[in-house]
Amino acid sequence: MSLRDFAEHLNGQVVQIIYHGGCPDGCLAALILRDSVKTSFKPTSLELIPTTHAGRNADQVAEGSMVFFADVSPTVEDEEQLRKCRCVVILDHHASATAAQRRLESSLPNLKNFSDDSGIECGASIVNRFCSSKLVPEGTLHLFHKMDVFQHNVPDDAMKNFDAFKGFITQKGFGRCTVDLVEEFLAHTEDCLYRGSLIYTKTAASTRALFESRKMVRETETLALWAVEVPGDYSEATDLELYQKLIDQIPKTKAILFATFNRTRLSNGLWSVGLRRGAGDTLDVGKVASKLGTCAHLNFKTGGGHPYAAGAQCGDFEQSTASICDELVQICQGMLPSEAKGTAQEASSRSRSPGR
Ligand SMILES: [Mn+2]
Repeated sequence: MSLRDFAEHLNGQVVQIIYHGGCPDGCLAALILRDSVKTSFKPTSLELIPTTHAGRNADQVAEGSMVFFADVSPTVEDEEQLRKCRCVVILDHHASATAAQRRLESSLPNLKNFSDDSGIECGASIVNRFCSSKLVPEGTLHLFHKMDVFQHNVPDDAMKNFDAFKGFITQKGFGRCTVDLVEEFLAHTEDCLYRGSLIYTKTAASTRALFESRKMVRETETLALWAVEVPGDYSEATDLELYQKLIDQIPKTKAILFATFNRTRLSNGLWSVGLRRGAGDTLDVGKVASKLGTCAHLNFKTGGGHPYAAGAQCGDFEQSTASICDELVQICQGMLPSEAKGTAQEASSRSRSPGR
C-alpha cells in the first residue's frame, strides 16, 4: 500500500502529521509527507505536530482527522485519542515502539502500520518510499539516513559532505533540529553545506579540546576509568562520533570506561554522566548506566542506553565526581568478564616487570 490508497481520507479531510521533533530524520520525514499530500491531494487543513518519544503522542489529534505518525509511534496510552480519528497511519523505524504498535493494531481497526524496525531503514526512507516522493535528491536522503542510523552505508560522493551536513543540521544542538532548518537545507543545499563545513571545523576543535581535558581518575587491575568534567558555562557543540573515535585511540592494556560529567541542568531538572567504552571492550555501558541510575544514595534518578554509549542522570548538582567514580568502579568490578580480567592482569604484570 502507498499514500495513494488513502485518497478518500485525504481529500476534503483534516490531515495531521505527528513527527519526531528535534530529529533531522523526523523533520525530513514530516516534510516529505506534507509535500506529497499537498501536491497530490486536497485536504481542508494540513498540520505538522512535533512530539518526542513521550508517554503520550496523540494529545493533539482532532476529531475525525486523518493522522500520520512519521518517525515516531503512538503509545498504548494514546488508544482512546486515536479512536476518534477516521484513519491512523504509522511510518516508524524505532524498535522500541513495536510492542505498542502491535497492541494498537489489534484494537483499532482504523489503524494501519507500515513501520520497519529491521534497523536498516530510517523514518525518512520509509516515508519516502510510502509516498514515492521525488522531493529529496538521493544523496541528501543518504545524509539524513546516516545521521540517524550510523551503520547506514553511504556512497562516497554523498559521504564527502557528511561532516559539513552534520555541522549545518546540528547547529542548534543535537536533538534541536527544526523543520525550518531542513527546509532551508533542501532549498539551498550547496550554501548550507558551505556554512556547515565552517561550523563543523569549530565543533571538531571543541570536541578535541573536551577530550584532551580527560584525566585517568581510577585504575584497577582490570579497568581504567577516565573522566572529563564539562565546564560549567560550556555551550560548544560536541561531535559524538569524533569523541568516540578519540576514545578508541586511547592506548589500552585493560578495559576503558570513559565518563563525561556534564552538570548542565537538563529540562527534567537533572544532570548527566555520559558513559562510553574503549575500542574492542565488551563492557556493556548501558548496564553500567542502568545500575548507576539506581544509586539513590548518590541521588541518581535514572540511567540506561546502548552497550557502547549510555548515560545516567543525577538530581544532586553538588554530588562529588570522586564518589561517583568510586561507585562506577564498584559496578564494573562485578561486570568485567573473568577472561578479560586474566588478560588484563597478565598484560599489566608484563608491562610492570621490565626495569622494576
Ligand atoms: Mn529516525
